[in-house]
Formats: sequence, structure tokens, C-alpha cells
Amino acid sequence: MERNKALSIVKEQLTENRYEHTLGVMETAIQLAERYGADVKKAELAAIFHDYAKFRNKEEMKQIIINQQMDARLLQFHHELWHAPVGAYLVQQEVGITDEEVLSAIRYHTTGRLGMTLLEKVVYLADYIEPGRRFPGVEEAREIARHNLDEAMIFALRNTITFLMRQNQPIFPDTFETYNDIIMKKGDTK
Ligand code: DGI
Ligand code: FE
Ligand code: FE
Repeated sequence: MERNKALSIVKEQLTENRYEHTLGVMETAIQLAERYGADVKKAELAAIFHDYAKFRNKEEMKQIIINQQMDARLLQFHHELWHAPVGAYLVQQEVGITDEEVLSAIRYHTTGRLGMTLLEKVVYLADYIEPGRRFPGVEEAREIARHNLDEAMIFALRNTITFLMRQNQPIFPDTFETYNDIIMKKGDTK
């Protein structure tokens, strides 16, 4: 799908701020894809639609999770997590995107997953470091992402897990699994 067509579709689903965020994720995802050798067009498309379901109502998302037999544990965790898997489903249903690599980058953009693909990491990180993001550590994350994708993933996951724990929030198992997976593959842990 052509970029402007995709952008006009997603714009209708988002607030002005969230649309600006989406443009930032798109630009960043393209840069990361070029740097690390991921498919640039797929990265662009996944980034454009990654927050497609961000403003869907909770009840609708809940029904989709149940009816589509998605991971039922999602329902016990914060509804902020739901827009990622629900978004992957809805862009398939409503927009007609069928590329499984693109859908999976959307599906796992919030938590990551065990055995993430290069494209999934690109979108996850682009979401984390796009130019509109402002939080402690984001500059360091951007710097690491310039030279090492997995180190940047570890930094982002550690920061997210620490942030959630400080707020007394539960951590979704996929988030821990992603962290463990990438850090263990580095080969310097026992
Ligand atoms: O949709 P965005 O705001 O652009 O970013 P996102 O899809 O990464 O969503 C971020 C939100 O998800 C943020 O409020 C933190 C939350 N989150 C991420 N991982 C976990 C999590 N919340 C819980 N409870 N557990 C997690 O593992
Ligand atoms: Fe999101
Ligand atoms: Fe986002």
C-alpha cells in the first residue's frame, strides 16, 4: 500500500498527537530498517499502522481478544496492552493488510515476544525512540540504537520493566520473555 494512502487511513483512527507520534515512528522505523537491513517498505507500513487500535473502546477490544482466541492472559493485564494484538487483527480485517510479517510487527510492538524478528525489533524500538518521545533515558536509547539493535532492545526493555515495577504495575510475561531471550542470546550470561 502506498504511504499517503496508508497515512490517510490511519489518521482517521487517531488524535492529532497520536498521528504526529505515528509519523515519528514511521521515519524512525525507516532509518532503523535501512541501518540494520530490514525490509524498509514493511517497516514503514507496520509503523504507520502500529497504533491503529489505540483508541478503540475497551469492550470492543476485549470481545476481539476473546472471540479471536488471543492470549487470554492479556485480559488480566492493563488494557494499554490490548491495542497491539487487536490492532494487528483490525488492520487485517478493516484495511486488508495480509502480510504476516507486518501484522506480527504490529501485534508485538508493545510487549515484544520470544524470538522477535528483525522487523519486529525495528518497529518496537522506533516506537520507543521516535523524535517526539520525552522520558528519562530516551537520549541514551537513541544513541545505542545507532550502533546496536539488540543492546537498544535490552535497554528499552530494562527501562520499561523498571518503570512499571517502580509504579507497582504488573509486567506482562512476554515483556520478561523478550528481555530474557535477547540478553541470553548475547552469550555472556549463565
Ligand atoms: O502505544 P504507545 O503509547 O505508543 O506505546 P506502547 O504500545 O509501547 O504502549 C506503552 C504502554 O504499555 C505503556 O503505558 C506501558 C505499557 N506496557 C508496556 N509493557 C507492559 C506494559 N504494561 C504492563 N502492565 N505490562 C507490560 O509488560
Ligand atoms: Fe502502541
Ligand atoms: Fe506507538
